[in-house]
Amino acid sequence: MKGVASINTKDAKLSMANLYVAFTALLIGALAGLLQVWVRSGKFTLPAGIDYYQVLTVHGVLLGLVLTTFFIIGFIIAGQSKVCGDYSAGERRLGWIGFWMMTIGVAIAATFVLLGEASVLYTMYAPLMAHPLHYIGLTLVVVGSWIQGFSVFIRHARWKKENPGQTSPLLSFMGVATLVLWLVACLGLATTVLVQIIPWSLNLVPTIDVLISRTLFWYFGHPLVYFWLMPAYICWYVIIPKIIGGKIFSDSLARVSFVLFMLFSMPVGFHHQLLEPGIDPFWKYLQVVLTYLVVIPSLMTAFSVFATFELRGRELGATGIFGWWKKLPWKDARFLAPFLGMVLFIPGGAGGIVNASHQMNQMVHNTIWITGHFHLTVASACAMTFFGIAFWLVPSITGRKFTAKMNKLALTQTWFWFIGMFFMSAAMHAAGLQGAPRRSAYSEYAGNPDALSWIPYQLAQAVGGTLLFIGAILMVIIFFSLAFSAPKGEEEFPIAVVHENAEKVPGIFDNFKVWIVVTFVLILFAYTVPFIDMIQNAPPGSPGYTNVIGR
Ligand code: HAS
Repeated sequence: MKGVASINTKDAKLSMANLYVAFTALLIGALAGLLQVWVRSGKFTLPAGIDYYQVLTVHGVLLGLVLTTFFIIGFIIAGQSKVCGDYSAGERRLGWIGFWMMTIGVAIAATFVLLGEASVLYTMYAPLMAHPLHYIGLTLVVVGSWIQGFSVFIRHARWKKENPGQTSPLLSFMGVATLVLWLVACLGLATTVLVQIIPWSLNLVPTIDVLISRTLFWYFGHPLVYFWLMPAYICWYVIIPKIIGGKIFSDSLARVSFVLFMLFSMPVGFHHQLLEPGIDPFWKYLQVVLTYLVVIPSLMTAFSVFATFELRGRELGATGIFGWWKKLPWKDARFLAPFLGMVLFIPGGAGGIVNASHQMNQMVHNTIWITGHFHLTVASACAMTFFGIAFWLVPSITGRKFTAKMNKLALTQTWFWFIGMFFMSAAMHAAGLQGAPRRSAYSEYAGNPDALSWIPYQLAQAVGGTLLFIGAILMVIIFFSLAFSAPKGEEEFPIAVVHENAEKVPGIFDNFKVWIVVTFVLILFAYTVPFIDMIQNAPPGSPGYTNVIGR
């Protein structure tokens, strides 16, 4: 049988190119993760003098930056091609230029990590210093991602021009919002890397202002987490309703939540720096308040997803408060994987609210609690949703089938990941409350008398991490089988329509210009005075200019 791809085959190639890199990153990154949990159990030492921080850098960079960015862009391109129509040759060319820049950048950055000259973790905190080419490689990744982003912006603008007066397709709007947020967020990263870190690593300047560098990093780092989350929300709002046979609860509500992410995810970076000296408490307090505002779109999403489940359940005849539960397609991996991601996101989000509370942050900051938090968010809610997307996206755009047998394997993969993550992150949260540090090799804290009480949790982490590793290997097998050996055929590209009772979308929620301006106003409001303070109070040469705060 001949395969029928659900989108233009040239667009599919560009999307798939991104996904190949993403899932190769998963394979190597997951292996690094396995080594980490074993080392932290205290029962295993790394062979051949491999450095723990080198492994940690491989893990963070490949899974936190490479897997996510490539997957997200590949998914948005495929989705946009589906809902807006084929990319033009020029738009696609731009996409390929961006893709190759990113891939070459990853190869350069990875080379220096493997050579042991860039063990600076994914946060690149100065004064840890890597080889300049590592930063240059990462810069290429970022600039390449912008260029791929431009092709998405141009395709969206072309749709608007060709369909005057109409509301843009929701998925395309969400894709653009995600990439606008990414672009604006990257301005902070680009500034610290190009203006501070590269000149310093090239020895052109003798010192670096650590506080400014970390502040610019976290200006980027928090929206980075929403850049990971928003594509998962695209799936929860637009794809999941179709998979369960329902409709989108409200197009406007989905757009409002994405606009709120654009507005409030940038001016909140200080909640990663609550324990750092040199930032006035007033501005920390303000950013904590803004952090609570950025929780709202997630609460709206939880409400909307529940409403979608309930509406569909009632359509199928469910009665009572929770009758709809029985009507959900539990045996469909395309649904189960994102659903279990949502389940883990509930404690993950609650943990985020704890982190953001100034006082409670003192207890958990720099402990392995935080690692538990982000494994429930990015590595569960986002990763499991990305896997759920891959199950249908890959066969759908390559003209293959997601067979019943593959679905079974995907269900097994999903349970391995879910159970593994449950044990690993629960143990991380518990150990964190007892003071177990994050980002630390076992040898660094083994002598600490408190470390004895962490041992049971560290063993539980190792068990959970091993299950997760099996889940990752299964995922890589599923991905490459779907791409190369699944039977040819036709697979649905599930895009839901909006419920007939939903309100019409007000024009303001289809207008990026307004929201981009408001975003910049908020950024200036939250950061201008603190930046002036930092520069005035710690000019070059003053004490603390290159002080070490920790990894
Ligand atoms: Fe976070 C640290 C605060 C969300 C990722 N976070 C991190 C780090 C990462 C990360 C990677 O304020 C570590 C960075 C580093 O290396 O140092 N985070 C928050 C808050 C939220 C939050 C308030 N984080 C995320 C998301 C991430 C992520 C999302 C990745 C994707 N985080 C912090 C803070 C720190 C931090 C501090 C710094 C800590 C420190 O001291 O260093 C909120 O956005 C969370 C809101 C989410 C919810 C959950 C809504 C639930 C939904 C699911 C519905 C379920 C359904 C299923 C429908 C309120 C939408 C129903 C089924 C049933 C069975 C009932």
